[in-house]
Amino acid sequence: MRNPSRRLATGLVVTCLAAIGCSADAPTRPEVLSGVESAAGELPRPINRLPGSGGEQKFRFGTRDNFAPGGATPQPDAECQQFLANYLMHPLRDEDDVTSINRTFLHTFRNLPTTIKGARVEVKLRGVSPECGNDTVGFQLRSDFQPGVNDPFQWLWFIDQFSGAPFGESDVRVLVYDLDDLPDGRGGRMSILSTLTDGTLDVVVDDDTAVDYVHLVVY
Ligand SMILES: [Ca+2]
Ligand SMILES: [Ca+2]
Ligand SMILES: [Ca+2]
Repeated sequence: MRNPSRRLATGLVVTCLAAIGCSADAPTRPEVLSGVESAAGELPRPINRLPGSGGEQKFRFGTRDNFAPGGATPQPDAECQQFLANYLMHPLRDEDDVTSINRTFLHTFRNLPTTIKGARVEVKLRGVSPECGNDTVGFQLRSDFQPGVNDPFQWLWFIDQFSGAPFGESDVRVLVYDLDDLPDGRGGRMSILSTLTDGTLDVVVDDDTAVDYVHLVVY
């Protein structure tokens, strides 16, 4: 199966590939869209109900304060820090930073349970410059990433394509990603649940998009 992130000529991928002297394929619009959009300040409508009523664990980065000034600094693990320094060379973007351009939000959720049946990530995003139209959300830096050989993230996708609508400056999206049911770029679906067995999940947002919060539910 072709990795979807290779199809994405995003700021992130383009930056990575430019750094390694390659070019990205032209993006294609997925046939199945699973993003959920809601107005600012509203709770999102989940796209997939969680099975059962118990056993859920929640991991939170940031506060649902609709980008109110002041926020947390993401905590990428050592591998992510190295990737950021070596390939993206962008400063880290803090929670609720709605004024900076060309910054990468990169956070690693840690100490996840090792027997996961499902996982869902909810993010609230706001474009902070006209250059946000090619921005992406991705998950799970590859531990075996080699420039020119494979893609840096297990899954990465344009914000506008995932949400099914253009994404421009000041636009707000609340998106929910079911990590067991993600578009694969060819009209099908794919899972990255197996990559969570090490107890961590990396979340990347790049590079002109503010992050209000990233909340992870596993069960
Ligand atoms: Ca805040
Ligand atoms: Ca961008
Ligand atoms: Ca916030």
